[in-house]
Amino acid sequence: MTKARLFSGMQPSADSLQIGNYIGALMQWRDMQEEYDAFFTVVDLHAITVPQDPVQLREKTRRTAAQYIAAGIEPSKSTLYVQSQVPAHAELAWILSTITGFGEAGRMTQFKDKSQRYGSDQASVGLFTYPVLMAADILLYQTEAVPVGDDQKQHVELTRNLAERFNARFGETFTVPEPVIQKETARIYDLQDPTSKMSKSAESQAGVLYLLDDVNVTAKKIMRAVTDSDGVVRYDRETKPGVANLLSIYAALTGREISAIEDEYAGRGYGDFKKGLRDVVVAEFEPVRARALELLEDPAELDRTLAANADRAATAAEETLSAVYDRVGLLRRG
Ligand code: ATP
Ligand code: LTN
Repeated sequence: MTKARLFSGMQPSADSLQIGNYIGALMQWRDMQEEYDAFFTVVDLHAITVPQDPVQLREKTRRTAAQYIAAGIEPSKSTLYVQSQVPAHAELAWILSTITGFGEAGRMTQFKDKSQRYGSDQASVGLFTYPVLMAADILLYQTEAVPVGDDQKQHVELTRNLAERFNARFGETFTVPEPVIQKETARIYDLQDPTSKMSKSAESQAGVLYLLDDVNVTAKKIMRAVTDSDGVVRYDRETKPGVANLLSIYAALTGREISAIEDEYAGRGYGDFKKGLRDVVVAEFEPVRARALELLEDPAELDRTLAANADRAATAAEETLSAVYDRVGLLRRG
């Protein structure tokens, strides 16, 4: 039986991924790659919708790919590649942009947030059409499952609408994908500001646990995490967001129930609890960090792996793109 297709990706927007990317995405990808025919992409074309330094972008792209592999995504099992190495992504995005409403794109909340942050003169047209490129990523591979955080749900919904619209207008062409959304406890918050989502491109790094940070830095960030004055290790997102966040991380990495961890630390202070968490995080990160740095020592080998995977992706993508060009009525080269 052929496996169902899965597609997901991350932007190369930092030198290192953070623990939210690891818990919210990579751990799930690693499990799902067994039962799906999975495509995992470093979406560099998405990253350039906001200004990037060219030298750094290339480096961040390699580093992101190395961290996928170090975290357990196997390039022999899954197709792990760089988006810009498969031209069909940009080509399908153009076609899809012609069936996307201007108002429809304008309702995307990520665009509204980001364009507000940059101001309308700084916000690029690429930022506006970002979700259309994401739809192209997904639809090129006849994807059935798209594992993402809930912030991406609206984009997957747009993808579904575009697939249905194209199919209705031009004939059955695309599989309509389903989002696979993580449960609430899989969302990790900033250790210094536990009401906002941890993000790899955050302005302050003090509350962000980076996969490639030195062990001592990780330990310090955990020991300095914001908690509260009540001293009880108990999960309550409303009144104890700092402690609840640390409990979520602990539970996600160990696979234990939150209540079991609360019991273990009953009657003990936050110091003990943080030391326990520090040991868990360091033990999880150390091998991933070591493997990623090892892979980055041989960039030529890493580039070859990515290129071979891009070839595999391009073959699958071109099949869909060719059907799309035919359906739309573009005159093919004879
Ligand atoms: P950026 O700061 O560049 O927006 P990010 O760290 O917020 O980056 P993305 O590249 O947007 O992360 O997302 C990659 C994947 O990681 C997505 O599936 C997203 O849902 C997941 N993810 C990102 N941050 C978190 C978080 N704090 N908790 C859980 N999952 C997260
Ligand atoms: N927009 C996503 C990254 C992304 C993606 C995709 C995720 C680009 N294309 C296709 C899933 C499927 C983000 O910022 N996390």
